[in-house]
Amino acid sequence: MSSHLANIDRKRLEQSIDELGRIGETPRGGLTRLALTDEDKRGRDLMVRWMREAGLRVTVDQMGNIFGERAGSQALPPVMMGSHVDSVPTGGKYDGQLGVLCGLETIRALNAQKIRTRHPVTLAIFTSEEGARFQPAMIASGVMAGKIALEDAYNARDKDGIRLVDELERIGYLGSEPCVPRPFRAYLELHIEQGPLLEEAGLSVGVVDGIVAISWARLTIHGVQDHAGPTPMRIRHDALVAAAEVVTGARTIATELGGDLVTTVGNLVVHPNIVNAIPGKVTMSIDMRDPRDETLEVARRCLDAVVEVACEREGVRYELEHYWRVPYTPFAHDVVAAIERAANAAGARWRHILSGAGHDAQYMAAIGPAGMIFVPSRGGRSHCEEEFTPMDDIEHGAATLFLAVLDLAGRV
Ligand code: HGY
Ligand code: MN
Ligand code: MN
Repeated sequence: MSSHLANIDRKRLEQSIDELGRIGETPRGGLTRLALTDEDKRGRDLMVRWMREAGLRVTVDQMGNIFGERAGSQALPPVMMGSHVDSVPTGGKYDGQLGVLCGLETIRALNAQKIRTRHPVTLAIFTSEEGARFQPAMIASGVMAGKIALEDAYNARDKDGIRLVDELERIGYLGSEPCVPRPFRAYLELHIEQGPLLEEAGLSVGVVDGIVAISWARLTIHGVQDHAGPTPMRIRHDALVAAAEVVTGARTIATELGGDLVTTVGNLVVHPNIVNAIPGKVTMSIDMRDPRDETLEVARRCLDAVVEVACEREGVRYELEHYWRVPYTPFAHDVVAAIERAANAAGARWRHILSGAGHDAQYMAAIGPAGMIFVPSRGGRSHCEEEFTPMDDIEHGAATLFLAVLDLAGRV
């Protein structure tokens, strides 16, 4: 084992992963801990307790973002480590959670070795990163980066019409600290790759160069609800038939534009959604991503055309709203270089890599120097109960994070 791996207490880290992962655990060993639910509150409360036990000064801001600060020898902008503890439904226990717990392990290891740093070191937990309950994704780091208005975030509603701000208050995490850009020396986020590349190459660390551009759209199609029996085919206006054409059309956009473009229809709601009624209304989501902003703009225009043709053909009305867009986000060269040095010092086998998933680091990069450290996902799987990362790789990732923090915060 390389000496630098000794910085990390593998057993302690593994126990923390298991204990936090039990809050919202699904019967198949995955995780359902949606933002601002009672499970999210229990996970937050456990993290706050651990942060306080590690001697951090804990504050909560207007979006429920939690910050634990470890003082530096000088009052300088902190080196910040962060991620999220909310999950998607039937997700995994590594997405987000691993970055927060490897950050906590870094703090615990600094304490154990009585290391003082020049810059303070802060651990951040961002609210509702997944966008699974309240949209869009990364909403709280988006507010902090000044890209999403606080009021808009507060008024985001879940599928039951419950407002984000009311849930923040209900679980006791409606903080008073302003949710505004705060200076930091660097922002570091350790995260699972959620793709197959590191595992295929037998590597344990990814030095992330940037994150793809992301576009989310919502489509509402208004058909004519009618009886499935007596209504002749020639007079039907079936919202689901038009929607089905859009689903396959979204796939065709990706295959025809090619490259690294990905398109996904993940959410589709049919009304009235019964056997013997022609669907009168369908709402659906369209997620599109590409490393190149200009390709994503072309894909958006292709989607507009696909929707128009499909609805024209079926004689139905529609509203198509492109409501969320994040640009391709490159990470700061000096932070990427520090992560490279740390991965080498940790004895990790690593490569440069691009993130196909969005992260809070994407918004943090808009307000300061940011970077990410990836660890492999078994089978490339994520946002599913099969999500898993071996402890050997986690240990290399955590050691890389620890050493990158030391590099950037400066050891006294
Ligand atoms: O959507 C994403 O890429 C992230 O998982 N929120
Ligand atoms: Mn995540
Ligand atoms: Mn995720």
